[in-house]
Amino acid sequence: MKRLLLTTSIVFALFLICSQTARAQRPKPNYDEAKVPQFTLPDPLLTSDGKQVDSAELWWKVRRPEILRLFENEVYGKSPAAPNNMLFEVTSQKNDALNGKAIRKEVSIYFTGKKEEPRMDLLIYLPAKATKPVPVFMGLNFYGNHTIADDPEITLSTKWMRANQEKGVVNNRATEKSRGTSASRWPVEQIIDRGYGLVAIYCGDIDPDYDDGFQNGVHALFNKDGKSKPAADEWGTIAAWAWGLSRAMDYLETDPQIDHKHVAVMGHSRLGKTSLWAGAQDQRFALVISNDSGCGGAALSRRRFGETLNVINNAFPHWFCDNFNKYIDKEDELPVDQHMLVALVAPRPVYVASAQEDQWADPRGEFLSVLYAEPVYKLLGTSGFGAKEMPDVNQPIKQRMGYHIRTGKHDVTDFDWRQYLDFADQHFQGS
Ligand code: GTR
Repeated sequence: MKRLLLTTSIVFALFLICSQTARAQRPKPNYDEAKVPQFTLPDPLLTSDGKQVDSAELWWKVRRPEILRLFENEVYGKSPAAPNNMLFEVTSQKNDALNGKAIRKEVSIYFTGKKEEPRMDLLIYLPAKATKPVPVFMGLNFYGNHTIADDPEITLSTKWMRANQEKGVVNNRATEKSRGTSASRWPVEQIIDRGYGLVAIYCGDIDPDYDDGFQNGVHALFNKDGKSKPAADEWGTIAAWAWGLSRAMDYLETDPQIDHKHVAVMGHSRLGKTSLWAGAQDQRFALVISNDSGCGGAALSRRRFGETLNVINNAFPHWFCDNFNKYIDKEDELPVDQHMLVALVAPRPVYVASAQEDQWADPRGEFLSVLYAEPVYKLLGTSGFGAKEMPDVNQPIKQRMGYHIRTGKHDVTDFDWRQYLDFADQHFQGS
């Protein structure tokens, strides 16, 4: 008994020491503009062998593929090609959802040609009165499709989810209480009233958001012979989520009710990092939106303001590829920075949003990524961004590139959605 007590106290003491060291090691975030280090950004319009990119041809043939490879190898990791035997199954359809305003359907995507896990479920709302294929917004969510609207007919996800009492998650599973708990982030009616559809997907269908050595989710389907996890330059979780968005796009291309040439991919926070990476790689996404995506998303890594590579790679070791760890506290050695991710979306419309109380995500760093990607947009003959200074709060900029910083905290609000809908109108109507 005594020995048991002694062992327990030693284990507890060790635990305390370890957790305190971990805390002590976690660098204090910088929120002081004066302490942002001097840095030089890699030039999106200079090839690795020093040639100035002065034509669209040189961009498409040389520099763009070069930048894409660098993000694959050093940041997010390379993803596999689309499987050629995917199965799409419509599992429910209701033509008078939302008081008759919307068609609501659910579609399951199987990746192996067989009805086996992992399976990705799409929840789709489309305006019921549409007479032609409709443009849609597509976005991943954090806690299941049943959270985006309080509708008992939406299938309740049975997948693993992160613990969250407010979202009614019990033992890492959704409950009836979870329904509609993220509805404030998804104004489905407003989207339908404006003539758009919405495609929602739970990110955990593609890869559950925890570090399990890539044993679950889609990674396990693609492990190379004899390997049990991706190599240092192969896909992490963000890349897997982005890959899932592209697989959803594969389905949209087959759905005659959807205008697949006008799909806007939108994501918040870690899922905003994901929408940018999806839009950067897959040019079928006609418009790309990053909501408060921060470090590893729209914010410049070299600024080291708020969340840094050190913090993000230690807190979420599964999000990026292993090579990204090389740049912890060595941001200046990165061959890219996040303005080049925005540049990969060019010339397609891109919108980056920040929130004033979301300093962790570095609003100024998010703005600067748009600004420093502008030369690529200009080279490709678009209006670009048109702003040189950060706008005042709640004063959106909407050219080919869009940006706003709104009042409030890290979240997705009606204000954000109004800008996205207006931005989509501006670019999709008549095109
Ligand atoms: C935070 C993380 C951010 C952001 C956020 C989220 O903990 O530090 O990079 O992704 O989570 O996704 O809500």
